[in-house]
Amino acid sequence: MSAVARSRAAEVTNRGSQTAIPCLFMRGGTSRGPFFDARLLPDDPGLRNAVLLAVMGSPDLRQIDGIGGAHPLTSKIGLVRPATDDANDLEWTFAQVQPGGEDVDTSSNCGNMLAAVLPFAVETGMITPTGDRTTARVLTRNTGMVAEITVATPADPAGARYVSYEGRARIDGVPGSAAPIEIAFLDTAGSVAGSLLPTGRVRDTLEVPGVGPVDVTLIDNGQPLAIVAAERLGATGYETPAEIDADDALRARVEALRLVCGAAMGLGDVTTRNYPKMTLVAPPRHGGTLSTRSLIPRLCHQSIGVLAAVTAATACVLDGSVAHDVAATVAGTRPAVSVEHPSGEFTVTLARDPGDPRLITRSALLRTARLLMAGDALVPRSLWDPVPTVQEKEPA
Ligand code: NQM
Repeated sequence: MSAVARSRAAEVTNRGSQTAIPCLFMRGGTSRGPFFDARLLPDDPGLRNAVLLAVMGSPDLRQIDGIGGAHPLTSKIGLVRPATDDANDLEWTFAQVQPGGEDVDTSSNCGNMLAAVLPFAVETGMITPTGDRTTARVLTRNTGMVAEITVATPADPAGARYVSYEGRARIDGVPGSAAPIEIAFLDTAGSVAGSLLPTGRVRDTLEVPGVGPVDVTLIDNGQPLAIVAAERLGATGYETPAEIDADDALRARVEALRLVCGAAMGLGDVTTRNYPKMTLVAPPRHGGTLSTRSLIPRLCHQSIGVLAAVTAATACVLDGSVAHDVAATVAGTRPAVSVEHPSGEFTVTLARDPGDPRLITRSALLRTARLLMAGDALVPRSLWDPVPTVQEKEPA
């Protein structure tokens, strides 16, 4: 078992002028960030957010005074605890911190960081594995989404079970191979926007300042997406992320469209929000179903988010959607939809209701994760000092 992680006292301590918070630094899918036992952080949301910003080093763009990775995909945090209801085993909150921003956004999902939640829970003793595979029901508090997650938990020679990170599963966007983590989402429609198709239509034509009329599919099957034909915005849809990030004029058109889409989806002013994710689509080029470039929302994803892939795959099976226009044919009640992205592809297996094939009842996919470092995250005690010193405890 992870001796380092297990042997540490799970409590916040003083360390000179700093407060030390037990923390595991983990990769979840194609994202990475610190994970905490949510019960150890301040109850007050304002103070908790100030602590999280200090941990990451935001709002500095380089996050130089913290452990954030200076990119949205490596500026993510997981806050995990045992479930507080009988239906689930664990619950967690995903927090997105933007390198240059002061917002701690807990309003949407992250299926990549989700992949590290069960390994974290086993590492910290929240979940005790009982067999070679351990399955848990995990509630994402951000949106109420529930997922069934399975990880490999073999036994060492002494019979102690541990999370195995070694294996042969490969996911595009992460070098090498690792143990597979199976994730099945049960009910993801309308995670943030309230319903699968928040405008009630599979396609809308929106008037965008400086761009003109643009056809979009506004959809949320776990992540709010605005799906648009890449060519309508003057792109091919096959650019590298660096090419998209360097194209200020294209990004300005995408952002103008995003603000209009956010309002149309009932999400209000999304200027500082990290959604809707803007998904530029084109016909597949590598034998998959659909080619995507996902802006999250201002920089281009190196691959695609998990629930963004689930949502894009869902759009492929909706007749009349912008994705359906350019996607390869998807057939059957359990289709495997291959979403192409800049570093490869992402396969999502959808379960469609035989009575209504537009209804997705389950989506399953594979991720990997790894514990990268175990220790304490340190923030200035002047910010948060929950541990009175011996002297402070004495009556005056
Ligand atoms: O859509 C990036 C990621 C994500 C989110 C983002 C994600 C998801 O790749 O479920 O995983 O969209 O900001 O980590």
